[in-house]
This record gives sequence, C-alpha cells and structure tokens, in this order.
Amino acid sequence: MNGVETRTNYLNAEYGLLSWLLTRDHKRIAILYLVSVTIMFAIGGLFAAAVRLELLTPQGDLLAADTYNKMFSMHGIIMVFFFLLPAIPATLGNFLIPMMIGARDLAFPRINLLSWYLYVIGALFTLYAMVTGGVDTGWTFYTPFSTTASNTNVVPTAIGIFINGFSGILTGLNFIVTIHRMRAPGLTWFRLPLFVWAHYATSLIQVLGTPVLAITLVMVALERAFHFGIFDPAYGGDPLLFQHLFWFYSHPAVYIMILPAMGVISELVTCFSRKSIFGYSFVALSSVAIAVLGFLVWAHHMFVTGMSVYAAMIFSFISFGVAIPSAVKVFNWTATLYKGSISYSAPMLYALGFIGLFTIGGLTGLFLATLGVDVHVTDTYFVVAHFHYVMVGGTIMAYLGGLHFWWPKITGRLYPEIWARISAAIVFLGFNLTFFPQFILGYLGMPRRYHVYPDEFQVLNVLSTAGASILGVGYLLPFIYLGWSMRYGALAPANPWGATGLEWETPSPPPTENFETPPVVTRPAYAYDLEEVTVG
Ligand code: HEM
Ligand SMILES: [Cu+2]
Repeated sequence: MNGVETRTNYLNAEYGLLSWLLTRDHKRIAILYLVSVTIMFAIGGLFAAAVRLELLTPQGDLLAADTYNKMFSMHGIIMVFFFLLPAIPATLGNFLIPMMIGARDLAFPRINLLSWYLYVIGALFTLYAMVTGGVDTGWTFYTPFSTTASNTNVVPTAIGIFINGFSGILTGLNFIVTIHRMRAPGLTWFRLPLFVWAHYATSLIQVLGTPVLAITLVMVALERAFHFGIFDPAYGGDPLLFQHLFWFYSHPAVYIMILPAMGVISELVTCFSRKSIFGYSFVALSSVAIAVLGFLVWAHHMFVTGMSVYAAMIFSFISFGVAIPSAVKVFNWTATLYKGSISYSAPMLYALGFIGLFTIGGLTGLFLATLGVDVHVTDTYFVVAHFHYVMVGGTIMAYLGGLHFWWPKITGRLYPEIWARISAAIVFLGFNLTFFPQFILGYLGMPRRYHVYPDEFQVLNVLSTAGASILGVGYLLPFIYLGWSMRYGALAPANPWGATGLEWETPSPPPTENFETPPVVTRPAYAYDLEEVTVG
C-alpha cells in the first residue's frame, strides 16, 4: 500500500522549481503545458465573459465600441493560438505519445523543452500587447484593416503568435520523428493507438501549414512598418492575398484543433464500450485524409470576396469532400458503441457529448460550404455558432474527457466520479444554451462582431449569455475537484479503467523512464475482445 506512494516516479524523482524548468522529461513538460494552457484558457474566458455581458442588452452600454472590438479579438486570439491549438497535443500528446509507443521519451527532449519556452515567450508577448492597449482586428487579422486602418498593437501581437508558431512546428516535428523511429518492437503502424495516428496527422499539418501563417504575419508587420505594397492596393498590393494565405493555414489549422480531439474520442469510445474500434484502419487513415484534404478548401472562407463563381463552386465541392473522412469517424464510433457494454463514466459522458456536438458542428459546416447558404449567413452568428460547436463542443469536450481519463495516470490519484459526471452534464447543457441560439440569431441575420443590435434579437442573446454563465460553472468545477484530488484523491492503480494500451502497463504515476523493462507488443490495439478470452 505505502509502496505505491514511496516508489519514485516522475513527480517525486526530483524537487525544486529548477528541476521543472530545466526538465527534459516529456511528462513534466506536459504538466508545464497543462498549467500554461489552463492559465490562457482562464484569461480567454474572461474576455468571453466581457463580450457576452455586453451582448446581454441591445445597447452598447457596458463597453465602448472600440473596447468591445478588442475584447472579442483578444478572446479569439488567446483561445485559438494559445489554447485550442496546443491544448491536446502539448499536454495529453506530450504525456502519452512516448508511453503509448513504449518509448522512454520523445526523440528530441531538449527541443521539447524549447517548444514550451517558445510557447511561454509567445504568450507573454501577446499578453503584453494586450495590457498595453490590446488589438482590435479579430483573430483573423484581415487586411487592409490590420495593415493600414487599425492603430492598435497589431505588430507585438503578431510577434507573439509568430514565436508561438515555432513552438507548434517543433512539437510536430518531434512527434513525427518519435512516431517513426521509437516504436516498441512489434508495434507496427496498424497496431498504433488511434490517438497516435491522430497526432501524426496533426503534426503533418503543424509542420507544413504553420510556416505559412508565420510568413504571413511577418508580411503584415512589414506592411505596417514599411508599406512594401504586399497587401495595400495603394502601393500595388492585394488585400485578398492576405485572406488566401491566412486561410491556407487556418483551415488546416482547425484540424490541428479537432484531430487530436478525435484521437481522444477513439480511445474513450472503445474503452468504455469494451469493444475494439469498428473499422480501425479507416479511422486511422481518415486522420491522414483529413490532414491532406484540409489544405484544398481554404477559399470556402472567401466566397463573398468576389472570386469567380466557378472557383467558388469548386471550393464548395471540395469542402463537401473533406467532410467525408470526419463522417467516417462518427460512423465508426457509433458502430463501436452499437452492442457495446457501455459504461457511462465521466470521460465517456464527455465522449458522447463530443459526438453529438461535433456532428452538429460538422453538418452546419456543410451548410456553410453550400454557396447559396453561405452568402446568406457569412459573417453572421451562424458562423460563430458553427465554429464554437466544433471548437468548444468538439475540442474542449474531448480535452476534458481525455484529461479525466488519463488523470489517474498523470497524477496517480482518482478524481471524484460523481462531481465529474455532474460537471459533464452542466458543461453539456450550458454549452447548448450558449451556442444553439446563435444559429437562430445568425439565420435571422444578426451580424458577428457588432456590440449594438436591434431589440428583436435580445431574447436569444439573453439565453446565450445565461448559457455562458452555466458553462462557466461547468468549467470551474473540474478546476476545483481535480485540484482537490491531487491531494486527497484515492491512490490510482496502474490501470483503473481496465483499458488496453501500453501507457496502462506502467505504474500511476509513471516512473521517470516510463517502463521498467522496455515493452514488446504482440497484439493489435484495442484487443478488448481478446482480453476477455485470456482473462475468462
Ligand atoms: C472539423 C472541425 C471544424 C472546425 C474546427 C471549424 C472551424 C471553423 C471556424 C473557426 C470558422 C470561422 C472562421 C472565421 O472566424 O471567420 C469556420 C467557418 C467555416 N467552416 Fe468550419 N470548421 C470545421 C469543420 C467544417 C466542415 C467539415 C466544413 C465543411 C465541410 C466547414 C465549413 C466552413 C465554412 C464554409 C466556413 C466559412 C463560413 C463563412 O465565413 O461564411 N467547417 N469553421
Ligand atoms: Cu475552413
């Protein structure tokens, strides 16, 4: 009993702040990220609260117009670049990928630590830009507003995002090399956990796409400082070029946010239905298909910018294509649940919530990809509702589900199941009350990014703000009880869920070197059916 507590693990192997700040252990770096992205999530959440409070009434009574612009911009920038993009890969991915493939660490442990420092420096730059005046361009930095009209801190914010971009590129490179080179004997590609496949595909986008964003931001900065005439027509530039470059990165980037989430959901769905995942290789390869196809559809964000109708039709058509691999996943999860012996533990509640919300988010993406519909709802709350369904209803649900699932492994403590289930229910209800009315608002024509609106939209906005308060409570509860469990939670066994996967074969929390003896893999992933044969 006491043995569990006194055994050396990555948490108690070394003491002191420096042992954390200079660590090369992927597990400790994952914790550093966990703390940092949580802080950023809280800051981004405060900006969201300001926006939602302003929208409680039709008048612009809480915030002045330009303050409101800064609030939603800083909300979007922090949430997208400093929370959604790194949340799952940098915390769960960092912690789990080496363990899931039976390795001691990532291929480049020092580069992993450097990635965290780049994240922190990028975040500090951006926060500095925010406290010294903020930025009002929205997270999309559209030109010519960002290059010529805005007199806010565009350049320092862009520098912060630029630096953070290198954090993502290096993490992606690290994952790719690790997954190629460091798999345990017997761990063939088609025995890899789907979480690893999803991160492999995500890493491809990070490495191939992020440099485009980085260069684009440099061009915005140069244009502001020197009027090179890249985007400014007055000097021979093209403001639409910015949107092409931005969305060439940012459409694939939405998959940097959702693919790791899908990886988490695959793990949860098989574990809590005690069945091997339906169509494993389709789920695995659909991640790669999404990563590749995601680079071909950027112009569906630009249907109303005056491109030719033929170009628009082609981009519309390809956008439908990119929905197919996502639909394959949803279909395969559902088929896995079918006749499964389902347990409704908190992580599974989050997974089921994900499937429902992501389906709504994805299907409304098809509405938007439909030319005629998009022209009607572009830049309305319909778009806001769509991407919140995928990014908040998808990514954050999966992140919370995964955090609960692997919490015993990470901390060596169990969390209180009842509280976790209550919170999952509150998050689900609060989420739908916040964002569903926004579909209707958008359909009725309420534009996004306005702080004053006609009276007839108030009821739906009040519902949305009320929902946001409930959602806030739902997010606050896990902070409290997960924090509590680190000290008072029951000690976790190595494999509290009876799950398959190498990470469950090592003690909770894992020793510094992950495995006492390097594992050898002899089975496919998710051999839940085989498990029963051997046990029974
Ligand atoms: C899978 C995860 C997805 C995420 C994370 C996501 C995210 C987003 C975001 C952030 C925006 C708004 C960009 C802005 O600020 O203007 C957006 C808009 C859009 N999304 Fe998605 N999306 C996803 C899936 C899809 C799918 C599957 C489709 C279509 C097949 C789609 C089609 C669109 C279109 C056409 C727009 C542009 C709407 C407009 O501005 O008029 N999305 N999405
Ligand atoms: Cu897109």
